[in-house]
Amino acid sequence: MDILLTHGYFLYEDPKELQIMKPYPPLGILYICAHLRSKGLSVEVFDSTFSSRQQLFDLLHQGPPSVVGIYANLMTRPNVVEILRVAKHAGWKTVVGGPEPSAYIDEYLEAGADVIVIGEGEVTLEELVPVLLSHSAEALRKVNGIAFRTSDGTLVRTPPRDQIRDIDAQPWPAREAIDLTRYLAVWREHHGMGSVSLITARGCPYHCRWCSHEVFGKTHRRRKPASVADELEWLIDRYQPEMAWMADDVFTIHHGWFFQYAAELKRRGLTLPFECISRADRLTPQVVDTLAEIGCFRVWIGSESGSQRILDAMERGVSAEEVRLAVAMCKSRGIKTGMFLMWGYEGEELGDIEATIEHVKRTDPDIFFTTVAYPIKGTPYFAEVADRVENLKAWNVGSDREVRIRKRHSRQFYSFADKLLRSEVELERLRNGPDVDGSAIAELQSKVSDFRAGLTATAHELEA
Ligand code: B12
Repeated sequence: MDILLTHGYFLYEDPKELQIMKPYPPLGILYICAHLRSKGLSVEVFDSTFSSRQQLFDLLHQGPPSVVGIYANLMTRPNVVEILRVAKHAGWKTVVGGPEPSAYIDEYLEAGADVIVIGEGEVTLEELVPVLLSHSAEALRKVNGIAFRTSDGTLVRTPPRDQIRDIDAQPWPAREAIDLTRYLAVWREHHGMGSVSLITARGCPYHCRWCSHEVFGKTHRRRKPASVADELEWLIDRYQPEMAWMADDVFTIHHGWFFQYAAELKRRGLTLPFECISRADRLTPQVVDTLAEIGCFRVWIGSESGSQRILDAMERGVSAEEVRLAVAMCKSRGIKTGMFLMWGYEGEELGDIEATIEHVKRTDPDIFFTTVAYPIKGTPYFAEVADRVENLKAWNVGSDREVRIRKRHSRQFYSFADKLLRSEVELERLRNGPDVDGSAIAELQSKVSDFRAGLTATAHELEA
């Protein structure tokens, strides 16, 4: 074997994910696997999702060691660090890639990575693996898109790797390298439907200040509609899924492309139910009609805040009104809506929180998720608050989520905001529902006033 690819995500060790049970395969390393195999390299994937770290460590110890390539994102960092330690100890050459390592080059090298891959991994690994297997230190300098330390400790960062121009020319993810049926089985067991994932594009050109663009920058490359339809058709034939997730950043970003894709699906008679993420400003009546026609049952929309002032500070490029209209359009076409909201972005105050609560009450999505904003290294938001960020854990066991931002409101304040939002929305639903239950309403009203009092009382407490 020339390279073993893996990722540090262990589903059975994640109490939150065990409640959700909606796993998807790591498409990035499957794309890399397909590419490297097409170039004649011998590649294996250790899919950690359903495995234990001990199984992976046993495999690494068993050897024979060659190159191990590990995908890392901000949540998997502690696991990746541990895998690096074991792999180094067992004599492997170690490479890390994905959205996080390029933002923490020194730390990952210190943690045992021999090489960090910056950006897309396919072509870089095609050149890098033979160099690592040949132990030619000098040849490393000729591989673009990497960072490493020389034997005297000098940090070398080679010129950036050009992005793959024609992503249609790339092979589809090597799903056969893992047991995809296990993912479908888990979905079916917990949700009654087996789901597959695919992507139609790479890169997001928008500028939301908190979003990480480490891998694809702000470029955008699309696949041809027919190629995506081919992949979907193949997935249906091969795995008989009941649904799909179009895992793009903004699925309806390009309307011309989207209508062509829909026409292609209709021509082939493909109507697999699916869900996707989009932006409110990329949903028009015609787009939403078409989404419904081709089987979309839920659209997830990043709403983030109901306060236009905060949306503008985020450089979101969307208005709260556009979100309300988009959700209403989806509802009128029978498409469910999910909304993502963020508390605690820079400058957010009580009035903005109240605006968000009003916004969610009025918009009334089927489901919404909230997060307290966390600055991902490499983003403009991180740069803005960097001098006030305090890590709650050591780097190797923490993540960019486990931080405290000095002078921001306290965790308790955001916890009140969250409870207030949820009870206000529930109250609104009860009031507008078919059977008005006076005692339930009174109970909720009392909660609402308690939570609002808590929010006001904690508003002056800023993180020290
Ligand atoms: C799908 C997805 C998910 C799925 C993951 C399912 C899965 N297993 O794929 C779900 C919904 C579960 C998810 C969850 C989260 N996600 Co997410 N997700 C995405 C999304 C939209 C697409 C991923 C994808 O398939 N990309 C397509 C492939 C081709 O790209 P890629 O994975 O980056 O791989 C390329 C390179 O990174 C590189 N590469 C990848 N692996 C390796 C390995 C080696 C060895 C090398 C050399 C190179 C290399 O080469 C690949 C091919 O070119 C991305 C955004 C994006 N567009 O990438 C966010 C993204 C990865 N997610 C992100 C985040 C923050 C999260 C969450 C923390 C969110 C949360 N608040 O809970 C969680 C973390 C979950 C966890 N425990 O790991 C961030 C990560 C930021 C960071 N710096 O780490 C991203 C980048 C979004 C963003 N812009 O902020 N996510």
